[in-house]
Amino acid sequence: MIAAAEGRRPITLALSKGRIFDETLPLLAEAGITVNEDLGSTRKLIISTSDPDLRIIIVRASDVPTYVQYGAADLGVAGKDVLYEHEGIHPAGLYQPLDLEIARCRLSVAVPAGFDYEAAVYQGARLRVATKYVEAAREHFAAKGVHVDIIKLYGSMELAPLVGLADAIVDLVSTGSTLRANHLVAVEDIMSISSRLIVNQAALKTRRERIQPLIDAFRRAVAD
Ligand code: PRT
Ligand code: MG
Repeated sequence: MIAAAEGRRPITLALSKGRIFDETLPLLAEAGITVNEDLGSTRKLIISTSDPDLRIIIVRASDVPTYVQYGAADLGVAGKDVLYEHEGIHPAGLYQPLDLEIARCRLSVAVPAGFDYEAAVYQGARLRVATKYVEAAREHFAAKGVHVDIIKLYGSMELAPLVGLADAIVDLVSTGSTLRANHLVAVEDIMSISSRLIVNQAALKTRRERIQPLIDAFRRAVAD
């Protein structure tokens, strides 16, 4: 019963609302695929496209790898930051054929302007670091031999040093205006980030005739 329903369901692409959706649309358009809904006004979470055999599901950015890993979506688009926190940089069961080079930013360490980060590190101070990116932060400071207490937050990291919750933050930076507005400065880059196409490995085997052309179309769109 389930298998029969599965066999008929369209190829499913998981995207998150916001920059990933917005920056994936032009790549789909280059592949001749348009979306049948205005994401600004619809509350639908399953969106059909001009290709009757391709639908898009809208999920939280950090949930994209989970949907693809379990096969509820065949493909997805996820930031390197999200993949890293999900299960290390190469999560099991996920094939990552392509860097889409969209939603670019960097993962950086930032501190309040005037805080001498280099001196604190040099003196071996124990730093309190607030972040949503616990795995990447832990690995970064361990590799540097810096002792840190990581404080996990789910958002608005920039606030933490301003109210005494942390000495430093690890957060994504693109234009830098969020840091500037909160009198923070980036003192170290941990990694540069872009979004990857991720594919369920089992689906790629069983439905390769449908999925491979999509991967190829994305590859051509990125190359243009
Ligand atoms: O917002 P939500 O909690 O639902 O999830 P999310 O923040 O993970 O999703 P979303 O859509 O905001 O981000 C999706 C992906 O976009 C991330 O996983 C990154 O790979 C990528 N990306 C690229 C960014 C940024 N640039 C970015 N600037 N994600 C977040 N930001 C935030 C950053 O956290 C900081 O608060 O924007 C702020 C800094 O921006 P600037 O321009 O002021 O430097
Ligand atoms: Mg966000």
